[in-house]
Amino acid sequence: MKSFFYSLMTTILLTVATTVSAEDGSALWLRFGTQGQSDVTGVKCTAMDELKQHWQGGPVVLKKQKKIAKDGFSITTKGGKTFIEASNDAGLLYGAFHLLRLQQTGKDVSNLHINEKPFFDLRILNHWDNPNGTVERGFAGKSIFQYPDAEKMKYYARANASIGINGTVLNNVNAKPEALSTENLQKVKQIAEWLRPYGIRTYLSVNFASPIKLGGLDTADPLNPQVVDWWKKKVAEIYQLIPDFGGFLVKANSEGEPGPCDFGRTHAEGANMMADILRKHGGIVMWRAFVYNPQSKDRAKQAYEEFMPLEGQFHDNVIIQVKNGPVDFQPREPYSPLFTAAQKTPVMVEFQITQEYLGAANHLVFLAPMWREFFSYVQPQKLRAMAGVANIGTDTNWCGHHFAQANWYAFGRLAWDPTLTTEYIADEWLRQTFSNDERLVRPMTQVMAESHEACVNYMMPLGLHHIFAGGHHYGPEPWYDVPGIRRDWTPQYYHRADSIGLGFDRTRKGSNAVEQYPASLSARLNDINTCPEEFLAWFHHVSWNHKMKSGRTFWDELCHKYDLGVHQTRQFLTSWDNMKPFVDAQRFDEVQRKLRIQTRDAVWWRDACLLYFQQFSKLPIPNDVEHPIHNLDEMMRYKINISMYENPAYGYDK
Ligand code: GCW
Repeated sequence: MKSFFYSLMTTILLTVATTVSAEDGSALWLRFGTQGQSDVTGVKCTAMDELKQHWQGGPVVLKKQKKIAKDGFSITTKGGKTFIEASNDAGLLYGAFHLLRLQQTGKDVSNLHINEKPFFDLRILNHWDNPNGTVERGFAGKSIFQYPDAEKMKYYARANASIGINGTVLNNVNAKPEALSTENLQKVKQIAEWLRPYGIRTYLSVNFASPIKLGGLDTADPLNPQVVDWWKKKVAEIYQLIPDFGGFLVKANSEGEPGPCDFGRTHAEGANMMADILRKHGGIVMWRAFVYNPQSKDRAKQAYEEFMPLEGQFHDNVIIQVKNGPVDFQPREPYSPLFTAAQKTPVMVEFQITQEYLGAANHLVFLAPMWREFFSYVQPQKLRAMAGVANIGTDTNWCGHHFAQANWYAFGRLAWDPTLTTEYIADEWLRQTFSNDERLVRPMTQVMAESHEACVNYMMPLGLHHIFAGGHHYGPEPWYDVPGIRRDWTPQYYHRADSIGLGFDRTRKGSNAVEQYPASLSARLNDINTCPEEFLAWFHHVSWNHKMKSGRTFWDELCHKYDLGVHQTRQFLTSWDNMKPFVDAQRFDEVQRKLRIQTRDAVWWRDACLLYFQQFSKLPIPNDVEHPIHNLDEMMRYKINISMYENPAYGYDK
C-alpha cells in the first residue's frame, strides 16, 4: 500500500513538473529549456556561446563572409552541417538567434537556405530612465540602469540581440545635466562593456544647457566658441571611455527643456554644433521634433511648422526623430505629415513601446498593428532609423504585463523587417514565450491581433484623441480642466464637444492641418465623406447626426464603438480563461488578473465618455448597446492617485 502510494505521488509530481514548470516571465521569449550539447565550430564569438548553450540540433559552423551586408547573415545546410555566415560578429549573432528561434518555434531545421539583412541600420531603444531610478511613463518598476549588474545587463543584451536591436539610449529625453558628469560616464562605460559583445551601442540623452549647469559657463549658445569647446572636451572624454559610443538624443525647446532657441538660434544650429563634434568619432545626433507651444492654434501642426523651414540645413549625421503621429502617442493617430513632407531632412520614427496612452501595464494591447498601420502610410524607405520608447523595468517579468513583452519583441522584429505581419510576429512570440500548442497559439494570436483596435474602441474611437486624465494618462477625463492651465493640455482642446457635434476641425475651413499632407491624401482627409472614419473626429467637427457608412448616425456609431470595445475585452478574458491547461500557473493568474482590470476599465471608459458626451448630443444611447452602469458624477469624482512613474495597482474599482 505504502509503495503504491509513493509511486502514485511520484507520478503525480513528475507529471506536474513536466507539464507546468514554474515560470515568472523573467526568461522573456528566451526560454531555451535544457542546455544544448551541439558541436559548434568556426569563429569564436558571442554567437558561438549562445549556440553551444542552447542549440540542440546537428553541427553548426560559423564563418565570416565579406560579401554579406552589415548585420545580415545566411544560414545554409550542407552535408549535414548548418553554416551561418556573416560579415561581422553581430551578423553571426543574429544568425544564431534566428536558428534558435526556428528551433523554439518547432520549425524544420534540416534543410535551411536563408538570407536575411536588417531593413534599418539603426534599431534603437529609448529609455526614459532618471538617475533616481524612476522611469518616466514606466510601468514595470524602477530603472534597470540605476544599479546595473552584469547578469541582468547580459540578459537585457541577449534579449535585444535576439530581435536585432543594436542601440540603446540609457536615459530620459528630459535629461538631467548630470548624465554627462564624469561619475555617470564611468557607469555608462561599464554598461557599454556589458552590451558591446551583443552588438549594442550605447547612446545618451543630453540636456542642451549642460555647459551652463554642468560646465559653469554662463551660456549654452551653440555658436559661442567656449560652449563649442566645452562640448568638444566632453565628447572627447566620452569616446576615451566608450570608443564605440553612438551619440546623443536631444529634446530641445520642448515642454520646458532648454534648447538653441533660448539663445536665438535654430534647431539646425543647435543640432549641427553637436553633430560636427561627434562626427570625427563616428557619432550621430538624434534631434527630436516633438515641439509645441501653447500659442499655436493647432498642436498637430507644429512639428511640421518648425522643422520644414529648416529643410536642407541639417548636417549629414543628424537625424530628426519624429513621433509616429503629430500629437503624442495617442491610441490612434494619423501619421505625422513631416514624414512625407521632408525631402532633404533625414527622419526617423519614434514609436512608444511603453503604453503611456494605452492602459499602461494593465491592458493587453499588442502594438504591432498600430505600427503596421503607420507603415501603410509612410514607406519604410523614407526613414533612416526606428526608435522605440522602452517598456522595460526591474519588474520580474521586465515589462509589468506578460503580454507587454510582445511589444518590445514586435518593435525589434519590425525594425529588422517592417513587412512582417501582425499575425506572424504574434505567432512567433507566443510560441517562444508560452507554447507551440496550436490550441494556445491560434486563439491568442487572434486576441493579440484584435487588441489594439479594441483599445481604440473603448478609449477613443472614430478619431477622438487626448481625452485622458491629466497627469497620469491612464483613465478617461474628457472633462479635465484646471483654472489657468494651457489649453492644449486639456481634453476640450482636442474633442471640442458642443451641441452641434464632436471633433477638431482640421479641414481647410478649420486649422488646415490637412494641408500638410500630400495633395491627394489631403483632399481625401479634407472631405468628411472620404476621410477614413477612424480619423473622422481628428480632422472634422462631426455633427451628431452625420450619416456613417454603417447607416448609423455618428452618435449611434460612437456608442456602438465604445460598447464593442467592452465586448471585445470580455472576449479576450474568456479566451484567456480557456488557456488555463496550456499555461503555467503563475503567468496564467497574472495575465487573468490584468485582463479583469482591463475589462472593468473598458466599461469605465465607455460609461465615462458616453455619459459625458451625451450632455452635448442630448441623444439617447441606442437600445442595442449595453447602457452605462455608472453615473457621470460618480465617475467625475473618481481619481486614481498615481504619478507618471508607476503603474496603477488597480484600474477602476467601483
Ligand atoms: O507624451 C509626453 C509625455 C512626457 C514625455 C514627452 C516627450 C519624456 O507625457 O512624459 O516626456 O511626451 O516625449 O518628450
